[in-house]
This record gives sequence, C-alpha cells and structure tokens, in this order.
Amino acid sequence: MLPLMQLTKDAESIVIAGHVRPDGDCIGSCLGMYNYLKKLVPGKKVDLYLEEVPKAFSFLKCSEEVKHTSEAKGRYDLFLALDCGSIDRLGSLESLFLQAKTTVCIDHHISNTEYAQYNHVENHASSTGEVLFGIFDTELIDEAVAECLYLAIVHDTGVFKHSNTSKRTMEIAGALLEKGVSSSKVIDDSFYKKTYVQNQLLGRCLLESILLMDGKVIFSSVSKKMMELYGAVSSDLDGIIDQLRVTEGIEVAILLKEERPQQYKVSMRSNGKVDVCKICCMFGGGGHVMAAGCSMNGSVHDVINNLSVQIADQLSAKQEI
Ligand SMILES: [Mn+2]
Repeated sequence: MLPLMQLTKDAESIVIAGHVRPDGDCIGSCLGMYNYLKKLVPGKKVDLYLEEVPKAFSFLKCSEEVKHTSEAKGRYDLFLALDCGSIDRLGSLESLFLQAKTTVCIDHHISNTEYAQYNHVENHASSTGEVLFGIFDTELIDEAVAECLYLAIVHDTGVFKHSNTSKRTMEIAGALLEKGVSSSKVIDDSFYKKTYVQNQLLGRCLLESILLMDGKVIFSSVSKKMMELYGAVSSDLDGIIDQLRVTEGIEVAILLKEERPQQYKVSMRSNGKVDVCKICCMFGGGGHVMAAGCSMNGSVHDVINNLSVQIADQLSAKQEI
C-alpha cells in the first residue's frame, strides 16, 4: 500500500500534476487529491498544476487555485503524478518531476511505465479517481473530495457504461453518494452539457465520418482550420469518439485531430474485439485495451491506412481462433 500519509507528512512542499490535455478523470483526481491533502496535512504548501481546467469542471472545489503548468518552477519535496501513464505525458512538468526529492505515480493505465520512485498502478480500476478512493482514509473524504472523485469516475467510465465499470466501481460510487454528492448535477453539468460550439463540432464529425472495413471501423477527422473556424479548444472534442463508437456494427472508432501539418493526435475506442492499446503502443502512445491514443505523422489517408492494417490483423487473428 502506498504510504501517502507518511510521504506527505515528511514533505515540506508538495506538487500535484496530471497529464497533458487533462480529462475529467485527471482533473477530478488532481483536485480530489488537492482537497484531501488540505485535510490530511493542513497548512502544508501544496501546489496543483494543470494545463487547463475546462469550464465544465469549474464547479469543483478549489478549481480556481489550480496553477497553470507554465508557472511551474522550484524544487518540491514530493511530486504526485496522477492519471499519467508515462513521464513524457507530464509535458512541461517533466523537469519539475525530475528535480523532486520523492516521486509518486498513482494511475490505472495498463501501459504505465512505472517511472516514479513509488508507483501505485491498478490496471483494472476504472479510473484514477477509483484508485484514490482505495488509498484515501474514508473518514477524511468530505463532500468536496467525494465530488471530485465521483466526477473522475463518471468521466472515465462514460457515466458507468464502459466495460471498465466493475462492482467495486459502483460500490465506490455509492459510498461517494453517501458523502453528499449530487449525482445528476455532476453528470449533467460536467458530462452531458455541451456548448453550442461543442455540439456543432460533434455534428460535423458525425456528418463527415467514414465507414471502413465492412462497417467495422468508423473514423472522422478534425483539421486545425476547423478548430480555428469554431474557436474551439481540444477539450471541446471530448465525447465525440464515444458517439462514433456506439454506431451499430462498429468494432473500432477513430478520431484524428490535426496538431500541425502532417501530424495527428489519434484517439481510438474499441467495442471489445480489438486491443487498441496494443495498436497505439506500436505508434508510441498508450492507454487502455478499449480506449487509447497516440500521435502519428502523415496525411489522414496514411494514418488511417496504417491503423487499418493493425485492426485487420487483430480481427482476422480472432476469426482463426
Ligand atoms: Mn484515467
């Protein structure tokens, strides 16, 4: 078991950080830890750095205290990396991590590279929020901490519908509700509520999506130009891949986002037959069996071609069994 109490008591200064382009699990986990440490080690210097906190998450307690990663400097005694599968996913905070006296990684990615001194990785947990619940002292989880962890779980399970939702996930969610969390508020305000721009982008991605491999694969892509046209940021694309995935007959959904000319951020989702983490790892990315991502070079056509070969390989191997 991770000696969180001892590590935080021994440290004079603590930094909490997540991965680049933080999602709901990352932000909920980081703010959950931040609010929890305020109770566990009151008065201690704790800084939380994140690249961005989308408006949909701003109701979480202390979200206004989150510092931007570009402000990060200094040498901390303890670095807590949450929901971050590899050191490069810390982005510009990597140097701060390397300078810290003690480093801890708390995560649930199957592709986690165990890059910290203390690595607490639970591959089967739905979310880092779920992992934190197991580490935290239940007595010290107040409503604010519970709300953060609940949001984290809601987002990584797609509101308890992905296959990573276990009996334990539901038990933890129940325990968090007992702490006073308003389930429908968290779910509606942070997950389902979309801005006009987000809905327009979702609409375009669905409209322009293309079926491949006898309707087993669906993909859509978002160009830089399109993002500029709508004045969108990358978190505005959250949820689009999930909508592509629930198309009837689909085994794999792919969403490409142009980062720069001939370079795409790839998001992949599987409905069970294809291990998309295996594919993304081949291209330098990572994630989970059913949800993974990577970055790839080339045109949309090149990227989809390269991915299709790998998907076809896995699907035909399954048929032989
Ligand atoms: Mn996560």
